[in-house]
Amino acid sequence: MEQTFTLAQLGWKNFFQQQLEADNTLIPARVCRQDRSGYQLMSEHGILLGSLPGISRLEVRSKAELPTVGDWVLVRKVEADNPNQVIIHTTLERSTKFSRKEAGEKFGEQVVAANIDTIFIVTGLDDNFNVKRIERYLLLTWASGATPVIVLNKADLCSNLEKKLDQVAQVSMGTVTLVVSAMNDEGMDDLKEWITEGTTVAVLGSSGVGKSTIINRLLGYSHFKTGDVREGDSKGRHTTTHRELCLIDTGGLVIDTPGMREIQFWVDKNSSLSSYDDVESIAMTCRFNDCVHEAEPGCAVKKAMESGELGEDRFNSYIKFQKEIAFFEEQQNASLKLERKNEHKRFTKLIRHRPTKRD
Ligand SMILES: Nc1nc2c(ncn2[C@@H]2O[C@H](COP(=O)(O)OP(=O)(O)OP(=O)(O)O)[C@@H](O)[C@H]2O)c(=O)[nH]1
Ligand SMILES: [Mg+2]
Ligand SMILES: [Zn+2]
Repeated sequence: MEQTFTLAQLGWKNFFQQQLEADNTLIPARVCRQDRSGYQLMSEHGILLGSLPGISRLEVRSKAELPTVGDWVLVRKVEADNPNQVIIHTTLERSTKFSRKEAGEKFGEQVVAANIDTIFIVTGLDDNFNVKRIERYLLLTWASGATPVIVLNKADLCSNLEKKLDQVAQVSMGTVTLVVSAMNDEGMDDLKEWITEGTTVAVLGSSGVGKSTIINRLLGYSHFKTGDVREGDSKGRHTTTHRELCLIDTGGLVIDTPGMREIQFWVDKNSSLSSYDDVESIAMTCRFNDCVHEAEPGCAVKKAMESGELGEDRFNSYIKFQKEIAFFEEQQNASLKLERKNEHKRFTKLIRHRPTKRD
C-alpha cells in the first residue's frame, strides 16, 4: 500500500495552520524535492507530483518566492492520467529560511531550505577542516532563524581532536558541537536527539564532509549516493546535486544538500551582526557611538582587547565580517535594482502588446 503521512509527522505547526484559507478543498503538502518534472510533495494523501500554474512564475517578484525544498504548499488535484498530479495553488509563509547568494555570476537570493528548525553545520576532521568556514556557516545560520549545531565528522581520521575543538570553541560562541564518525557509526544517537518527530534538520557543509553518509546512517539504508574525496585536501567531488527532504522512520525530517562550492552571504546586516553579540555589546559602551575602535578616546573595545576580555582574532574577524556584509549589501541592492528595472520593462511590454480596440 502507498505510504501516507500525518501532518504532524511532516512538521506541520500552528504557524502554518493559521495561514490556511477558507477554501478547504486545498490540500497542504510539503516540498521534498524539485526537479525538471516538477515538485515532489509529501502529504496526507501520500506522495504527490506538483506543478505551478504557468502564470505564477511571472507573478513572483524574485525566484526566492517560488516553492523550494521544505516549503509548505496548498495544492489541488487535477484531472490527469496520474491521480497524484496536483497544481500548487499557494506557498505558505516560511517560518525560517536558509539563503545564500546564487552560484556563479548572479546576485540573486537562493533559498536553500525552508521551514527548518535546526541546521547541522558539518565539517570533516580530516584535511578539509576549516574554522573560518564554520564561522561563516554559523553567521548564515543565525540569519536563517534556525538553531545551529556544529557536527565534526570523520573523527576516525583525527589525531589532534583537542586542538581542533579548541579552535572551534573560539568561534562557536557556545553552539552545541558534536564529534561523530558516520563511517564507524559513532555519535549518530547524539544527532538523532535533534531530529525528534515533527522537527526538520537541514544538513549543510562543503562537498565531501560526509553529509549524505550521515543521513544514510540516520535513515538506516543507503538512500543517497556518496562519493570519495580527493587525496591531499580531502575535498569532495560534488556527488549530491539535488536538495531533498526525507522522513526518518524514528520521527523527524532531514534535508540533504549539495556541498556549497562557494559560500556567500545572503543576509541583512542586523540579523547577521547578532552572531557578534559579544563584540557588539562591548562596542555599545564606547564613548562615541560612531567609534571605529582605532584611536578614539574612551574606546571600550580597545580596552577589552588590552585586558584580554576580547581576543584580537575575534575582533579582526568582526571587522572583516562588517566589511563583507557591507560589500555584499551593496551588491545585493544593485542586483535588486536591476531586477526591478527588468520587471518594469516586462510589464510595460505586456501592456504594449495588449490588443486595443482599433485592432
Ligand atoms: N573516514 C571517514 N570517511 C567518511 C566519514 N563520513 C563520510 N566519509 C567519506 O567521505 C566521502 C564523502 O562523503 P559524502 O557523504 O558523499 O559527502 P557529502 O558531504 O555528501 O558530499 P557532497 O554530496 O559532494 O556535497 C565518502 O567517501 C565517505 O565514505 C567518516 O566518518 N569517516
Ligand atoms: Mg552528498
Ligand atoms: Zn570603540
